Amino acid sequence: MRSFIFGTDWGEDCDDVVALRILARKHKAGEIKLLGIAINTCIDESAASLDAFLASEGVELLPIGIDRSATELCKKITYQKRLATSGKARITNADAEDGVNLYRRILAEATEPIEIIEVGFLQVLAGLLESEADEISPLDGIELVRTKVAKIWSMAGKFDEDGGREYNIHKSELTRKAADTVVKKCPVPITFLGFEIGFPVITGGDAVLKEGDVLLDAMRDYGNGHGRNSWDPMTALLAVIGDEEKAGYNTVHGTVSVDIATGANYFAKSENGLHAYVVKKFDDTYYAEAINKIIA
Ligand SMILES: [Ca+2]
Repeated sequence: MRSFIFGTDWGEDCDDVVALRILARKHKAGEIKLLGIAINTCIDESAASLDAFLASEGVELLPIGIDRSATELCKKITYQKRLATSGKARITNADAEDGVNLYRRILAEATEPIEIIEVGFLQVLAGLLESEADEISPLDGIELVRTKVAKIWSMAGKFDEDGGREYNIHKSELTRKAADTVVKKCPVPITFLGFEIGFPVITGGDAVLKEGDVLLDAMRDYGNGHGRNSWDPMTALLAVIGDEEKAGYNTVHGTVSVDIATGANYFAKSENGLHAYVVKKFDDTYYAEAINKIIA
């Protein structure tokens, strides 16, 4: 069975919650194994709200990591409050591991290749790549990733124009540097799902989800009770399917670069590039229906 670590800027948008429902349901169904989750934003309710959502999905207590320094990356308190005070949370931030440690530990312990899904900012992955050998593993971050990670699926970038700007990359100096580090240092393939792919695909909301559904409450808390753009759930479903072609996409291969000053991303096409971005083969309803079928 394929195993995943999920990275999320939990709280910055509600499409992360839609993505996590897909992963939680596939994990519960035994189709994938979710080994852990790394949160790359930090407010007091971060770990508790994420765990409460997993608990309400019927998922066992999973290893959760957090970047405790990322307090500048999420100022929004929307669904986190409701979930953290729902009485379902089994942990708080204090119980969560450091995000980079979580990655290092899970990768060090892995006996099978692991895939990473990242639908938020890239500083924890950058921290992993820049990590040194320690008591967890004699391998530095780049070697750990090279030997243990099969592939990374990332919601980041904008690829329908040269020099496009997308939030997960351009938000701040920290996120721009992190994205630059990841695209330069990551030794394994990364498939990017860009802003332009998820923007026109609307999923979830009250046309799809029943009253009383925690996901609908979270979407309403965020202000998207009638559905939300599908950047993160499309990335999660693409990763779960595990094959761009089968998931309904063509791929363009090459190398991503990031302008640290502006947060713009660029793409140099090449057959052997470690990076790829996806392009839709079908119309938007194809992807929306595939997601709604899973989350409803
Ligand atoms: Ca996100």
